[in-house]
Amino acid sequence: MKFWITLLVAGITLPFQAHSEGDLTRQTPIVVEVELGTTEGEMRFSPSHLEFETGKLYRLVLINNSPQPHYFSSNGMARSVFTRKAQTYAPDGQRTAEIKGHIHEIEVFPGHKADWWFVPVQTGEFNDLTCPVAGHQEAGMTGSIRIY
Ligand SMILES: [Cu+2]
Repeated sequence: MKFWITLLVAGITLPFQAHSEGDLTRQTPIVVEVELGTTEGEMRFSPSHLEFETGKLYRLVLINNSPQPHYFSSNGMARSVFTRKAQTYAPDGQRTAEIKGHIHEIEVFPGHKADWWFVPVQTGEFNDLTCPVAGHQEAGMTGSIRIY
């Protein structure tokens, strides 16, 4: 009787078990914050150079406290990471969306935040971080990313 109860409990709990240890997207994320623009309206990424290690889960938090919308866009980085999800946050901190699938670039509106959860899978150095809003790249919204 005891044996069958044990089996029954094991059978019920199995689907709720933690993810496989090999699932790199289930690590505790390393949080990296980047400011898009500044409150004074300056056109820059702060910091403008980012480094990520392959095989680690990152939560890249994109913060826009500036008066304009800004993008975070890097083709090199987008090609070199596996995305778990992206999430958006209203100015009051409320989570407003969770997006699954491959992410290419993210636009964040004034006062809003977004985060991008990814695992870098390929090394590379990319000098293509930019904000494609007209005039922003020329005004200084550029940066570089190294994946090692
Ligand atoms: Cu911009």
